[in-house]
Amino acid sequence: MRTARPFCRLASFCFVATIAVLPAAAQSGAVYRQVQGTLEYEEGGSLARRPIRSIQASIYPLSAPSNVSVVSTDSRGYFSANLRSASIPPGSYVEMTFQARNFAADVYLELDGANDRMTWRRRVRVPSGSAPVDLGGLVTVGNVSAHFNIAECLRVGHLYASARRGDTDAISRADVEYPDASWSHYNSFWNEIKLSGPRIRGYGGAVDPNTGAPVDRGFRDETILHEYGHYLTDDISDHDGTGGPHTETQDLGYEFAWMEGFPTYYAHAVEAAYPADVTMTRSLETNLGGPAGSEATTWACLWDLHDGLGTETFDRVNGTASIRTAIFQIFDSEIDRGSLRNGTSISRTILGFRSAWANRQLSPAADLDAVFAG
Ligand SMILES: [Ca+2]
Ligand SMILES: [Ca+2]
Ligand SMILES: [Ca+2]
Ligand SMILES: [Ca+2]
Ligand SMILES: [Zn+2]
Repeated sequence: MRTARPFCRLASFCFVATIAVLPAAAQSGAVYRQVQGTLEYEEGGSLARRPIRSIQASIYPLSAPSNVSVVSTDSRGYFSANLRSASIPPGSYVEMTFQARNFAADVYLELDGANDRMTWRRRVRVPSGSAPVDLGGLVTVGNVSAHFNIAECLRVGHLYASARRGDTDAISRADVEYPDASWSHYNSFWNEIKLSGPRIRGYGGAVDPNTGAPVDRGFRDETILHEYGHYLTDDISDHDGTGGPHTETQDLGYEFAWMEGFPTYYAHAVEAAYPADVTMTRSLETNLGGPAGSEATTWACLWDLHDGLGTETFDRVNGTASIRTAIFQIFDSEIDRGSLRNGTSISRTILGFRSAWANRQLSPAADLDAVFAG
C-alpha cells in the first residue's frame, strides 16, 4: 500500500569536479559533439572512488535547458551523449543533473512534508575544438556520496534477489531516507527504509542512546542491506514478528528471531555473491552465543547452510550455488505462504525453514540437524 507523494522540489547544489584538459581538435564543423564522462562517488572512511552505476542523468546546453538528453551510467559509471554542435559552441556551458535513484532504490533526504531530495549538478565550459566534452566527476562524502552508496547496496541486493526468485510477486523500487535522526529501521506503513545519519542539510542527527555519540549508517552496508531485507520481506515474503527494540542474543521468540535474523543473513549472502561491491565488517560464522530463539542463532544456522565446510565439526553442509538459491527461494515461497509445497503449514521461523529445507531434501537430515544443534 504505497502512498502517492507529490513531485518533489529540488534542493539542488553543485558538486565540483576537475575539468579535464582536452586536446585541441583538428576538425571543425561536425554536426554533433560527444559529451561523456564517468560518475563516481567517494566511499566513507577509505575515500575510495566507486562507480555510480545504473542511474539516469540529464544533459543539456545551459542556453537551452529544455533540450535534454537523458543518459544512463553503465557498470563503470560511464555515460555518453551526442549533442548538436551548434547548441554547445565553444565558450558556452553544458550542464548535467542527476539524483540517487536506480531500478532498486530511490534515496532522498526527506519526503514526508518537506519533499527534499538531492540533485547533483555539474556544469562545464565547452572547450574549443571537437574533442568530447568531459562532464564526469566525483561526488564527495561532503556532498552526500552516502546516497550513492545506499543506492548501490540496494542495486546489488536487488540483483541477488532477482537471480534467486521462487515466486512471481514483484520487487518494487525501495524508498530510502538518509540521514534520519532515529535508529535505522524499516517502516512498513510508509514502505520506507530510514537510515541513521548525522546532521546534513537540516536533517538527521542520530546519536547512540547509550553513549550520545553520532551514528552514521550511510556507508554501513550490513545495516543498509539488513533494512532492505525487511523491505524484501514486506514485498515478496512475510513474517509474524512484532518489531520493537531488540539485541541479537535476546530470545524474543522464534518469529521475532526470523524477522530479524533472515535480513542479517541476507546482507552477508549478498556480500558473498558480490564481494567487490558491498562490504561487511564482521563474519556470521560464529554464533554470538544467543539462545535458540535469538536472531543470532537464526542467522548463524542460515549462514552454516550457506557457507562451505570450514572447520566447524558440526557444519557438514557445503553451501553450493543451488543450496544458496534454495535458501532464498524458501524465504520467497514457503515462508511467504506459510506452507510447504505439499500444503502443510509451517511457522515463519527457523523451525519452519528447517521443515521446508527437509521437504526439499537439500541435505541429509542428520547434517541439517547437526547445523541446527551447532
Ligand atoms: Ca513471494
Ligand atoms: Ca558457523
Ligand atoms: Ca556450511
Ligand atoms: Ca560454517
Ligand atoms: Zn531489523
